[in-house]
Amino acid sequence: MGPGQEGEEGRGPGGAGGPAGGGGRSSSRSRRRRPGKSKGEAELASPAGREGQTPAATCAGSAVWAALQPLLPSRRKEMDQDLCTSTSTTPSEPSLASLLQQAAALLYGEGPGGLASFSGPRREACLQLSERICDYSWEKLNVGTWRDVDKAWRRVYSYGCLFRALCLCRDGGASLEAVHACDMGLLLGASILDNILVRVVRVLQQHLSGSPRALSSGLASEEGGWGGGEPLRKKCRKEWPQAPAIKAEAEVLQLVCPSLEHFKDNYLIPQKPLILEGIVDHWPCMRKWSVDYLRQVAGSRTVPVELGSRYTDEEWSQTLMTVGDFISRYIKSEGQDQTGYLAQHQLFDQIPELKDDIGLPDYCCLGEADEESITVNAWFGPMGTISPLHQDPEQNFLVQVMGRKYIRLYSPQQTEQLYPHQGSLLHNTSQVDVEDPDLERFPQFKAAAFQECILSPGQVLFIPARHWHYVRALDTSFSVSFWWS
Ligand SMILES: O=C(O)CCC(=O)C(=O)O
Repeated sequence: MGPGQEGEEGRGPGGAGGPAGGGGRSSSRSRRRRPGKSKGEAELASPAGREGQTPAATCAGSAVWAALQPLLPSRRKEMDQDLCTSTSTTPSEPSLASLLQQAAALLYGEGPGGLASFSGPRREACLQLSERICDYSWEKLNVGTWRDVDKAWRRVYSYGCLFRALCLCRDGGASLEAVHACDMGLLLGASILDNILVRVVRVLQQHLSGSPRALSSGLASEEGGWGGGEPLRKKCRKEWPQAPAIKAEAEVLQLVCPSLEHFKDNYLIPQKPLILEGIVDHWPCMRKWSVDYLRQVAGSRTVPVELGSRYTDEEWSQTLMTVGDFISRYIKSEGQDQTGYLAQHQLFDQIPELKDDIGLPDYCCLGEADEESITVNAWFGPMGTISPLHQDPEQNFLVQVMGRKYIRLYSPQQTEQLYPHQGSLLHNTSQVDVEDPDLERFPQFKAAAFQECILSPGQVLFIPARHWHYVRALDTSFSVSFWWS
């Protein structure tokens, strides 16, 4: 299941599939909304996307095209059928249906050449149509709350992005612009043709000329400074308190590989937090991932990024940018006074190469739902990201891959002392700033009992459902959360 695709309800695209949406699902970041069209849309344009292709580009285009063709339905009829069924609920828009059919007709052509002969003026006309389809459906995606957007519009948008990506790399070869088009479909659209966009991006990445590192924007100027594995030279941007001293009596218990029964009887059933150790040490991410590795694998991919120190702040917003730009601007830059956080995003559905590096904690099998319903989110950011005190409806295993996080936990029994926001959007979020509470406004907060820990790489925190949690990154950090029932 791809990001922003079947199964997820209400959350908008960007966050965990689709830009973070209009606060539908009671996920922690219920303020999430759709980020605006990425400023990168124009900037990412590469020569491959423009007129006047060189012979070398044409040659590259042929190689990519040969690799892409097998991913597409072999006959136009099959694509037409999928177009009809997957977009049939778009409220009577005959002109749009006709645009989609015309784009497919241009792609496959009338003559015997079929897909292989898609080129020249046919490509130009299809590119223009794809842009109209994207623009039209984009408008529809941006009306009302994300939860209420008809999924058929998201499929139409995905088709627009697919046609656009195909046109961009036909003749000119793989380009960042084509990868970006696919990512937009993955983030805001819905699955079409058995998740074809994921497969198209995979092919494009294999054909992008130069290393993905060099292709991720904003990178070239930094190559010297941030070579592989060099310790970060980042100075402390803000006056964050250092790692707080953990009170012995409040410290979350740690166990090395407890048996399933022990975990179930003593932690899952009584809903008690626990740090599990020794259960993810063998995951490839534990030895492979570094900032440079992430940039290498995912630098050219567009992702949603939260801007602002915490999602409860007025000036908080979201945007889309490439992982390469995110790393350059928010992870490795000095003196950046705004925090950027790639938070609560289903990155692993978007980039299966990264999914291969993680597993599923065995203890998830104690849940009643099947594996498909486990939501896996990435949380990647610099030191100082804060997730304000909030609760989520599902059990959570928070796996720490890189860096450390300070985490404070309160049981649901403490809810009254935590002063949840009153409005429906932020009802799962406390008004209290955990590390600097205003005790005049929130006097009961002082009496609330809590547990706390510093979660380090290789440790997995079990956060029982509805347990309130506050999270502050002490270092550049990557965590993976598994929400399960
Ligand atoms: O790591 C974070 O910043 C927040 C994690 C979280 O809220 C979650 O996993 O539900």
